[in-house]
Amino acid sequence: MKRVLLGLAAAAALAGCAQTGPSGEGERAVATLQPKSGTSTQGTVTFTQHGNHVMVLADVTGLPPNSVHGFHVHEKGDCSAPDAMSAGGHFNPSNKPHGSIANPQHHAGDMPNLTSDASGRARASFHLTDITVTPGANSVVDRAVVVHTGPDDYQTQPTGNSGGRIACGTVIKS
Ligand SMILES: [Cu+2]
Ligand SMILES: [Zn+2]
Repeated sequence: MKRVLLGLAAAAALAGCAQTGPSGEGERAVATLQPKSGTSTQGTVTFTQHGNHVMVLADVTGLPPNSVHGFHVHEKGDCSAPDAMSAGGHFNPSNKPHGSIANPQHHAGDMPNLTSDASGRARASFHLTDITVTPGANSVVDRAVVVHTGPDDYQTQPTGNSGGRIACGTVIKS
């Protein structure tokens, strides 16, 4: 009998990551990136809550081949401007300096650069610890995801100096 109960507990623990529960486990939000600044860059970015971190999956097309691009969550979920400047600055609820996610000092919205392949497609997956999909001060919902024309140097304040904004999408709870 004891063995049966342990088996059930293990199965419940394994299933937890794929289910939406009271803790917000598995809750999801999606940004559909639209071309900006005259480009044809577009894509999808999915945020999924897993315990105290968020898994990010990005699939972006229409980039120049073999190129590196700054990639951030910006403060305002407004991609209406043709140059996406309506999205404001990097999402920074804790008032930190801009930086790499490998460094403790970075904006909550800072993400690793995207690197495109020979066909101009970039796919990435990573996790973030300073944002949530669940409601709260650090929630990514109703913010914007922005792709930039050049690489983020992870140093220049407060932007990383990655240049213009070539795609933008509002993050919507799904
Ligand atoms: Cu940005
Ligand atoms: Zn930043």
